[in-house]
Amino acid sequence: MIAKLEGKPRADALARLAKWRDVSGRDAIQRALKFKDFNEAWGFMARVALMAERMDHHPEWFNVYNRVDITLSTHDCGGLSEGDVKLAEFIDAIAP
Ligand code: H2B
Repeated sequence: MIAKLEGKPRADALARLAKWRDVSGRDAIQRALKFKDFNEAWGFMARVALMAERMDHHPEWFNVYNRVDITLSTHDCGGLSEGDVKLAEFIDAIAP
């Protein structure tokens, strides 16, 4: 079972993820990204998808042309886990 991120480790992690917002009504974080065009958005999504497979930790996301909205949460624990933080940090590292 995956542990839910709580207390100080959670507060510290969220403080580092300044570009992510809490989702209202559920324990999840969200970031909206904008790219030059669809080609760049899809290239980014491909990189995130490969990392998600490697981590066995997958995003919820929505793409229209050059926009990608990403929600991260861990279904196995019904909230935020270390996996969400790791994936968010990877996304921040490769985002434009
Ligand atoms: N991704 C996310 N975001 N949360 C999960 O709980 C999760 C996942 N569980 N990817 C994994 C896959 C699980 O369903 C498989 C069976 O390992």
